[in-house]
Amino acid sequence: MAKAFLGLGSNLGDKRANLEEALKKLKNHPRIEILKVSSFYETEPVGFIEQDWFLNIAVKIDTSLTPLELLEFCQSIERDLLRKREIRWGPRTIDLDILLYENFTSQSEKLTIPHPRMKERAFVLVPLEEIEPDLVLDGLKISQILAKLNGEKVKKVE
Ligand code: A4P
Ligand code: MG
Repeated sequence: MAKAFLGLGSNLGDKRANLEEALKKLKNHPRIEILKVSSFYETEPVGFIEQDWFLNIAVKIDTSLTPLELLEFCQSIERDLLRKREIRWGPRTIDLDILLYENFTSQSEKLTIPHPRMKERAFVLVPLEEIEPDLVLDGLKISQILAKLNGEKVKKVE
């Protein structure tokens, strides 16, 4: 079994329902156990900014799927939730990214782990820190990485 962290985001339709549906699909997979789910965070869009705010969460899982099998399952959830892919970084009903998978690293276009942009993104790091406060990335704690970012807005939904 391997521990992995996923980042989930939605900014189209009923965002909370989309995230909950994706969580349900993860939970129902026989080879995935959900260990922790962060709070929901309303986050300012990064990249393509003429779009609605996102709702983001981070999830910690235990899984016997390989990294590629996990990616394929995440993509099947995106397809099931009828994600539209017109604009890169644009609106989507659901986006599931593999952030980390044990100490596994991969640099291919199909699968890059750790996720190449996670350390620049408060919408990834803030929920991740909530569920794994002692996590260290390239020698830095998440709080230290966050302190160096520009402060895109990330608000916990109470
Ligand atoms: N891929 C490679 N590595 C991974 C990985 N670790 N996890 C490949 C998941 N997928 C990975 O992804 C494109 C390709 O990445 C896939 O074919 C897969 O094989 P995609 O999800 O189809 O496309 P995308 O998400 O539009 O592009 P990209 O580059 O993945 O975007 P990001 O970096 O995921 O950013 N702002 C806020 N506030 N909150 C957000 O959640 N999300 C994005 C998307 C932009 N701005 C955001 C948010
Ligand atoms: Mg993505």
